[in-house]
Amino acid sequence: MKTVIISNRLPVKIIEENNEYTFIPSEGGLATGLGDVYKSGNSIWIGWPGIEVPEERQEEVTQKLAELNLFPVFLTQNEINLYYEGFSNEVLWPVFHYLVTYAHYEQSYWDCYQSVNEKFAKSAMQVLGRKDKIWIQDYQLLLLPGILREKLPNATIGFFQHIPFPSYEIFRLIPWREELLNGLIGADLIGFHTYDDVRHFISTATRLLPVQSSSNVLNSHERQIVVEAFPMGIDFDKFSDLPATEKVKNEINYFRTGKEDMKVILSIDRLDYSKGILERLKAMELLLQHHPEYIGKIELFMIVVPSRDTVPQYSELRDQIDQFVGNLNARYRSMNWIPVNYFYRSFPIEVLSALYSTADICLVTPMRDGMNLVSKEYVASRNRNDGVLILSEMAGASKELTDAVIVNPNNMGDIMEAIVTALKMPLEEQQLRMTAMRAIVEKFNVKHWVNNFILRLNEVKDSQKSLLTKHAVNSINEVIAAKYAKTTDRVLFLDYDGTLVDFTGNIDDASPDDELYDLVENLTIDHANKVVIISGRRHETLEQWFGHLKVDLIAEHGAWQKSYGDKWNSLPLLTDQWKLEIKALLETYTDRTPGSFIEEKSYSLVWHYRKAEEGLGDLRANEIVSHMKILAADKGLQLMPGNKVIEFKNIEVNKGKAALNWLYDKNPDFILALGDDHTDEDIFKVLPDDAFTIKVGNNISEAKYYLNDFKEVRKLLWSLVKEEFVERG
Ligand code: GDG
Repeated sequence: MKTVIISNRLPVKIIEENNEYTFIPSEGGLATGLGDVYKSGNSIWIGWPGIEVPEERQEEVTQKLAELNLFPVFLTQNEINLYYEGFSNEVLWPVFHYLVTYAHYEQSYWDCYQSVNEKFAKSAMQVLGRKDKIWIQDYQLLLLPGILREKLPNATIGFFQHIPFPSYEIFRLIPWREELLNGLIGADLIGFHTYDDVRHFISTATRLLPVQSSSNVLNSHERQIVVEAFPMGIDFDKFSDLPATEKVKNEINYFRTGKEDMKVILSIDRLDYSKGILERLKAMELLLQHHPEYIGKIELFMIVVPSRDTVPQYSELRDQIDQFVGNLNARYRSMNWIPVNYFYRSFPIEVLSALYSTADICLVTPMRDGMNLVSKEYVASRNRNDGVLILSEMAGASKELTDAVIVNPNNMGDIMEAIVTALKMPLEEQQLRMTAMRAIVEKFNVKHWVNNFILRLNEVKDSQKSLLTKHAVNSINEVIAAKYAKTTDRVLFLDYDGTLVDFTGNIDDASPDDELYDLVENLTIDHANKVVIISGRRHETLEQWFGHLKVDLIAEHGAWQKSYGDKWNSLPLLTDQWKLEIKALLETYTDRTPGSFIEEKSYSLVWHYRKAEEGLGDLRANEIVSHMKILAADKGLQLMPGNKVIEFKNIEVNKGKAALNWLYDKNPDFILALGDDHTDEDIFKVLPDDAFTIKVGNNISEAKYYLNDFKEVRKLLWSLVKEEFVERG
């Protein structure tokens, strides 16, 4: 079993000299972190090698890359233009960074994005084994998990997104939103940098797709998908060790000589509108205007690494930066000082290290950033625990590096103040803050990130497997059927809503259909069977729906009971005096929650919110629970949160007690109980060990087994009826 990493780019730099290709493994953070993974055993990294390789030379490149455990996906220039520059960087990048006006929703981009994701899948299939672990990286390959899932239904697939996941209101703007989400949920584990991204993804997926969520787990077609935050780290040791090397020492000498008394502010980014470069310059201008005492005493070293500058928005940004820096320097410079040292180029890592380890302040103010590794690299380089990090609250890193001076990057005054604070910060405070941040960056390094992700991916797969063994289909169904066939005194406790019929928006729409009547009648033909419909519904409703059938009925969770052929009985000594007060209180919530309503039963009150706005209903339900639980307890009531309902009822009434009561002086040799919500758990808990208890929906339950939905319930029950026919026949 090997691990297969798939990303847009392979971790190599390609040099073409004298018609000869040479591949140099890259030293980027991701490549370092994943180094142990893809270089071990027969593991492999799949991706685009970074240049267009003519067809006749593709075999040669494939062979050379194989020596480095790499496998190429060859892309044409047209594909790079449409899939990478187009869809990835002109649709997904701006939208995911909340700059929706920069997005170009071109159909040709989307078409190519799909076909290139297919192409990646095709390449992957050439090297993937059935049991391999697959780890897909980033937003260029959102469709790939879904495509691979179709080809390899049991594969272990992890996905990590390096950029933010926007809130639902932003994501929904994308014309191909469902397709993208469906691609993503092909994975078993979906990772983001922060918990905010996780929340956004879960709320988006549950609003746009027919999937349910329970905390950070999504359920889709019998598969559980875990969504979790894995804040990516850096190679701490590398950045901490570099300043002591000869090369870096020389660079430091070169850079700092003559600047001994100068306070140096450092900023490093790729050219991108999400990085807040112009706003940072404006804050610098503000500082020089409002604090002229710093003129000649501070210098900003601003490195902007060239990126995507063939795209008009990027070249415009570059021009704006050029202009701003030129203007600012021209206005404030003196013969031997300029405020902004601006470099539009990249530097060797040794130069970066020299800057990181000697700059007094590192100014990181992106408008949005998935994580931002520059901030962590600065911290790791500060071996003397001094220096101040100013960090945007919009960068994922701000969730971990809480000892930085945190700023809102849109507030230029705030950034200016932060620079002043940093310039004045006493050494002891710098050290306190930096020590705390270094401990975090050291512990949560890139290896930790990789290990955590892989560990969790294994766990998710294991728990999917153990869940599968509880799924009451196939082998389990056979066990139930075998016992059914051998027994002669059976009872079947069947919940109604969500168990025998689907859960609907309108409670009155859920009346039984012909197939259900047929099924129940078939079950009751056999004299060995007692069918007990046990529901929270009003007894009048159950009477109307099932009164004519040969079944026993338990309504309102046990407050009312009726044996076949008998009259309805209610539990003795029950009072409903409490209803007036509770109802008046519940009405105040109904008045504030459009779509919610109160259902009154003989001995209970139910606040329904299945038609209320998604999220608002849950919020109100939580309010009701926290505001009314003491009052409910004082009145001897049980407050039960259920599936989009909250029910208040007499504490003596519950389905478990009702089931036990029903079983009193009976001794069946086969018990089956099926139910889908909280209230059914009371039945599962009280039944004897040899009973078959089955939860509908695969979340945590006291039941032994689970089925996915009412369709699977009906299938199971039909199989029992048919078993009977076969036996008799
Ligand atoms: C994406 C997400 C997320 C920069 N200049 C030079 C140079 N660098 C290196 C830095 C750092 C990396 O580039 C930049 O990483 P960031 O995290 O800051 O930003 P993105 O490239 O946008 O990365 C981001 C990241 O993915 C990881 O998940 O944090 O939010 O946008 O490592 O050191 N390296 C060299 N010379 C330079 O001039 N050698």
